[in-house]
Amino acid sequence: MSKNTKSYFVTTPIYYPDEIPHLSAGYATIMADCCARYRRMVEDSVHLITGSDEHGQKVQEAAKSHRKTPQEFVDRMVRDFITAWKKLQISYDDFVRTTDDRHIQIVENIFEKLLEKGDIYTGEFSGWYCIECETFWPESMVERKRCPRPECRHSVKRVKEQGYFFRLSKYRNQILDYLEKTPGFIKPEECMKNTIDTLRGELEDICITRKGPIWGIPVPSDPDFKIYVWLDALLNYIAAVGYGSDEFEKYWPADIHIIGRDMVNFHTIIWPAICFALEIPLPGTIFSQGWVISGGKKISRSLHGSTNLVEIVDEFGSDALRYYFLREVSPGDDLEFSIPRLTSRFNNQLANDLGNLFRRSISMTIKYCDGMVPERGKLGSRERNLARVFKEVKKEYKKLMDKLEFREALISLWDLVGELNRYIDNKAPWDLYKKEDKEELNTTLYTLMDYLRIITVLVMPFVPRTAIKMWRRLGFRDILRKKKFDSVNIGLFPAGQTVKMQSPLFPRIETMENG
Ligand code: ME8
Repeated sequence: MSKNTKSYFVTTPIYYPDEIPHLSAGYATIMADCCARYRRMVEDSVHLITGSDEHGQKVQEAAKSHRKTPQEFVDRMVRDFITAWKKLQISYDDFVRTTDDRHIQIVENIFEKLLEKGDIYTGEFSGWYCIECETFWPESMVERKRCPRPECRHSVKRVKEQGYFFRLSKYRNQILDYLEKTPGFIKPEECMKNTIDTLRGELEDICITRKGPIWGIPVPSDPDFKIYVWLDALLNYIAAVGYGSDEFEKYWPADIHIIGRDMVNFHTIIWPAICFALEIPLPGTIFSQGWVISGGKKISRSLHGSTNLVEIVDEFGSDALRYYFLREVSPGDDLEFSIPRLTSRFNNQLANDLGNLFRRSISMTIKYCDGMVPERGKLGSRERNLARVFKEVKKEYKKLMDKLEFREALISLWDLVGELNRYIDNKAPWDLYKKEDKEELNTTLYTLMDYLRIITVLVMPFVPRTAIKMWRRLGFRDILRKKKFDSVNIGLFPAGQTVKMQSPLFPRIETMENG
């Protein structure tokens, strides 16, 4: 299939719906959405999926404690995730549930296929199991009956059970070879190094079933066994895009899987091995974001330090949270969540820098031209300077967005915002009006509107809700989300279009300190 008929395909992790969505679920999903929204500007077609990982003992126990069947429980919890994504303006194209028939059928087919191929075999697992992480741990890794993952440390259960194993070890050399030949497959770079180190050690086959009354997909030919979380969850990426059908090639391979740090080995070792076993291409990039931490500790469902995502969005607004997550740190770095930092970023950069630029420009256009954007006259040195800054910002923005360097792309865009605020101060349109220098005044107002149009398009992946308001207030009626990066050029604002002033775009967040 030629490149331009293939959709650019972005995925988020699929979340365990055993608790309401917490802040860190928002982090990966916002990143993936920002990436997808930007990609829609540069690609013909983009496909963003998210979803829920509904099977497993953890979900089963949570359902029991709520006195619900697992299915009733997940049906209820998934609604909370969908609400959260709507509130956060996540522009997903598909929501995958691992309890969907389309998913279950593909998992069953793949299990039987790999069994037939000899990549799955029966054996006995003897070691430990952590319900919190839904992970088997070998004897050698567990001390004092605690989960060896530093972020978890929950008590583990001894298990000795018959099971089905996936021949992971068979693919060790093939994966290692692939990683060594494919720089950029795992980002950030340090995760690539860690994976290569792990692969250079010993790689054991993995148990991929649980026995007994566990909430999961039964092995079709041996229903006492349930297919274990990873062989179930990882397959969501291909089941969602019609693995085995003609549609599949339109999407696969995924261009980018965005995941959390603890998912790296599953996605960089187990997932490539499954893809090799299925003889399908590997995804383009596995991108691991950093941890969201609070008071130095990882925020997590399992550590019960969770922070309710929807409550934060309701209190501060989706754009405030999105902007903060995308602007605060580079995506691979840990992010210390802090309401004062969120507030100060919002008030200083959105309300002051961008909000004031927008308000001043529109109010002058209304005051001096009845809101009708004038024809521009001759361009002077200040306009030429702006054009130089813009050319550089546009180039940088694209380069950085292509690499998911969201923070740096925003910093670059804010160079243009700052330059425009200085442009207003230097050109002093109020003096031009007094002096009746109509041509210079018109050029200034046109220039401001023209750059605001450009900024609205470029800021949309970050703060989509407000960007739509900006677009409407600039008088545009077409759909902002469909704007292409190529249209981001100067001189394209339709003169004569009427702009409007309404309530502030970014009403300042009042806090105890600043209120
Ligand atoms: O792990 N900061 O689901 P999950 C950043 N179902 N990311 C974090 C985080 C934090 N404080 N806490 C968790 C699962 N995450 C599986 C995924 S994908 C095929 C299956 C990340 O709901 C975590 O690393 O426990 C994972 O990528 C995602 O949130 C979902 O976590």
